[in-house]
Amino acid sequence: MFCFQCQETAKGTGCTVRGVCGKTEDIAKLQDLLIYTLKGIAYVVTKGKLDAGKLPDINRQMLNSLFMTITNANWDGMALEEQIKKMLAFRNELKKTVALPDLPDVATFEVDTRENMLDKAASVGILATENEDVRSLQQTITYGVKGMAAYSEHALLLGKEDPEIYAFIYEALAATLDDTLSVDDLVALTLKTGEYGVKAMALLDEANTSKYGNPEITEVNIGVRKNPAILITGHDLTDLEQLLEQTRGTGVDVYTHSEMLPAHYYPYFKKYDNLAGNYGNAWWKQVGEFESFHGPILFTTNCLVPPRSEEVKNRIFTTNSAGYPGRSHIKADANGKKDFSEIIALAKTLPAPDEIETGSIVGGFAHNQVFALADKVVEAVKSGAIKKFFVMAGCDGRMKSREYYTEFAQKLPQDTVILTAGCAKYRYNKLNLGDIGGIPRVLDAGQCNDCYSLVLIALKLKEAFGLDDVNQLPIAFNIAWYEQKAVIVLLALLHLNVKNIHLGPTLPGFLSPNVAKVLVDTFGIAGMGTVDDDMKLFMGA
Ligand code: FS2
Ligand code: SF4
Repeated sequence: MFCFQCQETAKGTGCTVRGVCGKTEDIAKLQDLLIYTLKGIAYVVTKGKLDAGKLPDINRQMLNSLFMTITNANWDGMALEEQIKKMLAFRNELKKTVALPDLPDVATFEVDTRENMLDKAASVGILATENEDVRSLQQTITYGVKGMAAYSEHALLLGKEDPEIYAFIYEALAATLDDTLSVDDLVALTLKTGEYGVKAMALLDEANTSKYGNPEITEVNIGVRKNPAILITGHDLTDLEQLLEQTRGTGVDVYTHSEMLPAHYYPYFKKYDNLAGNYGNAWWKQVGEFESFHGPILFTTNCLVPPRSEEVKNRIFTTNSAGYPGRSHIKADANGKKDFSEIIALAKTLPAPDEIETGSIVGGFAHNQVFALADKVVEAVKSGAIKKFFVMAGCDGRMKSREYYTEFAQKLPQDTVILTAGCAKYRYNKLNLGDIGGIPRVLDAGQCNDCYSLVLIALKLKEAFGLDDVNQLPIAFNIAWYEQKAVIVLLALLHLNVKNIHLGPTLPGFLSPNVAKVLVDTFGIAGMGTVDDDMKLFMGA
């Protein structure tokens, strides 16, 4: 196997025996083959000049397939095998609709058993591309497309889609097969991936806010009640809605975990008195936190860490792109409805969660809420009460070096404000960093996709100060990344010409030295230094 798609990749260069995440060789190979299968579909769609907007079933399954290969989403070999077969059948049906001469292997190969899938995967993985820079750019584009697919799938589940995004996904995947493209062409396509990343995040923002209202300042309980409960994690808000509806009046509470925390900020969910609070922290702490939670856990997406005990494993349920071998996977019916009764029945037999924290945290600072405070914020900047904003969005992870972000937040001067989104926030959202004239010093916009809100906030400030360029604002970007949704967020920021982003705790292993140099030279991308050095750099001391 070879996989280097996430920040925790072995030695910063690639997992070759077993993933640091726990991914086995077979799962890695099935994921590689699923991606190759999708490229076959992309080849037929682009070469056959098919209208992507007219392929609803394939588009939906394309998004789901890409999401299944994102870090910590799907650990179920049977599910991956079925998905490969499903996508091959789609590819073969599509081929019947167009006359394409000289089809390459990607559009003709067939596999029908686990054994020949694994054989085939050995020759189509990442290392099949020999040129290191081409491979680096092909993978950067592929990972960006995975992130874009994840956000597009959430939007689709809320009834919002954009055929242009589908067309781009096919274009980008097909381009990774084209060995006539130069490094310059691939750099341009990488930035175009960022352009479509912005569209996907805007679409999801529209989907979420049109259904659930605009996030507003909200205090979220982090303690527990005495009722049995279900923990819901991942990013999908439609699943939360359905779970809350089905648990209402049953005596079973629902708690959010990790990236589901921002659901509390939406007005729509406030009517559910069975939505009890947020339990625990970022994804990687689930190993201990799930033990003390006691109730069932519903994974709506990544990040699923293989549990260390059978007892916890038997409380895990998955839906959408998430999967775990031997555990129930809840599917939607033709109308998108899911039946969570099995989870609710199990919850009733289990004890209430142990309390691991008490008190509350405040969030809900997405674009609409911050715009409502814009006068106050602009005034605070003009008066010098706020000297600088720090965008510290992105992902959290296991590496000890991520303690940097807690220390950095603690050492930031009192006249600075942190803008955050994504699970990165758990490194500092319980530190009580105070406020500046009523404006909290940590403004949480929401999930990782809500980095879109941070972009809108920056653009609003640019307008308020009459500047031509967002890079002239007193905003620094000190971002943490982990998986492929962070890749699309980064590419989106680069497309918007945001300069001097610091990316940590390590630069992506999939960037070759030459590609990394392009990013450094063109965009001023930098890695993480020491807290003190970076603080001096950012504060211009
Ligand atoms: Fe965190 Fe994991 Fe949000 Fe990522 S919970 S690293 O999926 O997409 O961020
Ligand atoms: Fe390694 Fe990350 Fe790939 Fe897992 S997802 S195998 S940790 S690079």
